[in-house]
Amino acid sequence: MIELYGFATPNSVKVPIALEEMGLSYVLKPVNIRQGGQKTADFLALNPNGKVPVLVDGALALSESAAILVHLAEKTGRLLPRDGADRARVFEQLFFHASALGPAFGNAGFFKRLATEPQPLAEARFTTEANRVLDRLDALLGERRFVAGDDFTIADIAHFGWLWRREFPGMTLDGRPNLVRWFDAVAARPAVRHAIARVEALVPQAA
Ligand SMILES: N[C@@H](CCC(=O)N[C@@H](CS)C(=O)NCC(=O)O)C(=O)O
Repeated sequence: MIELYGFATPNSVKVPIALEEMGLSYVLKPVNIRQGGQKTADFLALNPNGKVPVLVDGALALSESAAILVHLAEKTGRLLPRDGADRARVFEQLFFHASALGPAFGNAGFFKRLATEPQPLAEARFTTEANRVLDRLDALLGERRFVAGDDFTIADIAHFGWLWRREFPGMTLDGRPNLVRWFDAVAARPAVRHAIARVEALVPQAA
């Protein structure tokens, strides 16, 4: 049985969404990153980089959400075109996510919410970059139904993870109608709703 180590986080949620979309059974293993679960010896033995998500599929323990999405797509033959330009467009968006959207959102959120002292230049830099990336995606979705073309792919799952958690970096979809149309369509998919419910159930409720 596939095991997924994760929490209700932007990078973790991508994996159960893919598993649900692909009809794969899995066990969800909570790693509470608010309590340092990602730095325990047991977890570091799985992922020495100390971050979620981690997928365990037989003998393979795999980190990095984009690599996990590709692994699952290749295992099932789903949500990733087999070859040609359509496949290249999916990788273009996966790399755009991993090198641009993810770091901009993560760092904007850190400097807005978690930095122990104000860092206005860093906050402005990452907020500007996050907004620029969102504007780029809104323009792209004016030309395409999904981020890599006409069909829903693992690239949509990658972008959705951080857009689902956009409050953390203080981002909004306001004034970006194509992005709103896309976000609502992805959020309404039964597999997406089920995956979100499963990761949200991992978060302990305050008494
Ligand atoms: N590039 C990695 C990023 C993973 C990542 O930053 N995970 C966050 C949660 S979304 C985490 O584990 N944070 C805890 C920490 O950095 O200590 C991926 O896409 O999987």
